[in-house]
Amino acid sequence: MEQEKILITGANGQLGSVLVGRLQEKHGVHNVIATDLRSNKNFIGIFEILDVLDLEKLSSLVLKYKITQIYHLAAILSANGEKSPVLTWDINTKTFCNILETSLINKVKKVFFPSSIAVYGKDAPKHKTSQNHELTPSTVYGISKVAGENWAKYYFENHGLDVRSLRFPGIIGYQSLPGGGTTDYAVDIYHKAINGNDFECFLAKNMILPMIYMQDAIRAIIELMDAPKKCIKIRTSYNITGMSFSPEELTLSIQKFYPNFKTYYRPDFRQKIAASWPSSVDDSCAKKDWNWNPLFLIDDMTETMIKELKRKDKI
Ligand code: AKB
Repeated sequence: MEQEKILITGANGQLGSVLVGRLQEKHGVHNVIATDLRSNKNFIGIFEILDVLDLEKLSSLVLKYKITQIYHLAAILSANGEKSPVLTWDINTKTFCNILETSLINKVKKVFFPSSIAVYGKDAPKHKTSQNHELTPSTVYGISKVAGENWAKYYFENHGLDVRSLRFPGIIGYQSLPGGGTTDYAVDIYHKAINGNDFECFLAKNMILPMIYMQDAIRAIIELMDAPKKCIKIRTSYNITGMSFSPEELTLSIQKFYPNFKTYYRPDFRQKIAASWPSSVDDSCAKKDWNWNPLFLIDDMTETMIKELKRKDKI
């Protein structure tokens, strides 16, 4: 069987920095090419500086390493995206179109594209939002993800390019600090708790959002990409989720380990973004088509996050 050669964009990001390691384990360190805008002195493996807007550089790397799969994680997230709407649209859509075109020309076998719950708008039902509900996003990030989902479907239907995608909820992991996401309060809160600090939350205490623990998110990507082509029935993007909770519920989970920990609520512009998203999504299509099944619930996640962050602190 042909050795897979993997290229990852956005390899320094929250998801990319963890996915690189998992793909190195799966395919071998020398068969994974990690790329991002800036080098990473701690990185172990093959790393190339890449701005995915640079089509020529992207294509040269795909040719140089004879890439067979691309995981395109480079993007500007929801909260940061609202600070620079046009730039966010440009970066999120032009980079993905570069990935699709380069993959087609160079006969890349599979492409992974992360979409998001941000594709839904405030008119969607809040609970168990259907896979096929109308998409009316209220952020530029969400608009760019809806466009990306349709580009993915277009390249599959018109050119047979095997593009696969997941609509991620908030992703929570211990491996990196919070980024520019609306759900990143759920990462920052753990850092504050283990350092003995109280937490100021930029969302309202009862703002329930769909979330997934990093380990489940990474496994979902691997299982989706490993699934036989005939199982992939949805060529825009699959809903997936692990759990749903509010900042207040997450605080209660943390207080089982840190009884004196407190959260104060100071909703800001991100509350309006969060309020336009579902509280939970229906991921039954992913479960039916390729046996998706989350393993981490809120207390499992809290126990693991606290253990790993304390271990990292000791290093
Ligand atoms: C964000 O908050 O912008 C992302 C997302 C839900 O896609 N984590």
